[in-house]
Amino acid sequence: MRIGLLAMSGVRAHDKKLLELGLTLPGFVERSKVIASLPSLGLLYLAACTPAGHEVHYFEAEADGAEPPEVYGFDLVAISTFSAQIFEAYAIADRLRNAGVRVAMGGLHVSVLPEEASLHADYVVVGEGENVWPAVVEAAASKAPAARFDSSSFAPVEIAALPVPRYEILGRRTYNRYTVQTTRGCPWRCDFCASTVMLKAPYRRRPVDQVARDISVIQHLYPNSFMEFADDNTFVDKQWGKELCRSLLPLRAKWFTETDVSVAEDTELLELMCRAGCREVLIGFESPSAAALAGLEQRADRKARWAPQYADSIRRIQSAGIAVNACFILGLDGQTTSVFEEILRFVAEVNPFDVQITALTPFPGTPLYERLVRENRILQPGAWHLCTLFDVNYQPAGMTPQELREGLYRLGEHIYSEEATRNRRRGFFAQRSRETT
Ligand code: B12
Ligand code: SF4
Repeated sequence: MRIGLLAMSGVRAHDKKLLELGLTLPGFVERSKVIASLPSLGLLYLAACTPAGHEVHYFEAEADGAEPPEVYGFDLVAISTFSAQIFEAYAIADRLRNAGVRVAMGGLHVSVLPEEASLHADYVVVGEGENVWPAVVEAAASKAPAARFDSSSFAPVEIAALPVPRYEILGRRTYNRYTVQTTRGCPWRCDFCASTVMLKAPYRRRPVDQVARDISVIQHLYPNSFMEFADDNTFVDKQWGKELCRSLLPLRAKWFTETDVSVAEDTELLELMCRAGCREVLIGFESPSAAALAGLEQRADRKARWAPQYADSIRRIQSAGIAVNACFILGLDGQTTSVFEEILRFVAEVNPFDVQITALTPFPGTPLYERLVRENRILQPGAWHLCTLFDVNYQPAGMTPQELREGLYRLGEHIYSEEATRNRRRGFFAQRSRETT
């Protein structure tokens, strides 16, 4: 059988004013360019789990949501998408099925709303894909009727036995970064979080030698490439994190990852991360002070407890030579319009190398979404295309939707201006050199 793997690629935002502004803001444009091109690691894992005897090819539906014509020449097309591009993905699936091609769909959104997806796909997969995929391929090969496959009904994905994702099928297309996973999931529970938790899979660490193995494969295929760890929260376990860094030392790789702020508590870990090639960590601070963070992390209120150390933590991480991409969410229930000024002051004082500001987004399947539905605060129910992190689709508690939008524009203009970006970069280099001199 000929199998086409189709990733929805590119980034999305629909708010016209924000798009117009974004195009003129250097810091924003730079960051979008870096992240807009990443391959779908989920599909590369499926490729590696495809039973022998089938031909597998990788494609991307470009930023306009159009599928490449070649996909019509396949027996089965597997589509992977998040919420923001789900309608584009459904439209592609409908066209493929009308043309007689079987379609399988999976990923974060489909795992939460399988009934919706089954209106558009023959085979709908809920949860992680590696353990289910051979059964999907078998179903398509035998032209079995439409069905849903739930990962939890199969033997659990064995984290220590994950194959090397088939990076070689990406071919000659160049990517800014290649994705590798070192961990799956996150043990914490933030009420807005729509990452791996949507797959209902537990938090797991991979054997560090296998992570090094995957990176070596990428380096062999695509020399000098930059790695992005497609993790939710890499350094929850500090001892394992140190082992990981030690195993990466000989590879001389350069990498970016997402982690929580507790990484700042361990100087030895920070030093090892830097030596092992960590160039930047993305950290969800969400809001500069504890008041707006109470109850956000539902297991132990971690984000509220960490908040008083936010500024010190950023300085410690950056002094170790690792840039911080500080992420803030606008429109949390505990925030009022004063939060815009508060964030501006915080970043001007502390100088994280990069800053990311997004609007609170009720992704389906999250506790946040359930709560806002109960409180009748979703503006356009079912408008999943607005799940971009930039479009406002709910009634905030401490401001109006328009105040939130205006705040996002204004803060964006300040934060991503050439001057502010330059000042932050200078601040980072000053923090770094203070430590090394
Ligand atoms: C890499 C990445 C991207 C890449 C995606 C490249 C691609 N084409 O896949 C780029 C930069 C393009 C991107 C864009 C966007 N992203 Co993004 N991205 C990530 C990131 C960092 C890692 C994802 C990843 O590789 N995971 C690892 C793989 C192994 O897991 P997986 O994809 O879930 O796949 C497994 C299963 O889901 C399943 N599976 C997946 N697909 C399929 C298909 C089939 C047929 C089957 C059987 C199984 C299956 O099997 C896989 C293996 O178990 C996550 C954050 C994070 N830490 O996870 C955010 C994240 C996924 N992104 C997010 C968002 C919001 C966006 C954007 C909307 C941003 C924007 N404004 O444009 C766009 C939307 C793009 C889209 N396709 O809809 C959200 C999505 C939330 C949601 N539930 O929708 C996340 C979770 C970030 C966050 N914290 O909010 N992103
Ligand atoms: S710390 Fe990050 S990955 Fe973990 S639950 Fe919170 S938002 Fe999600």
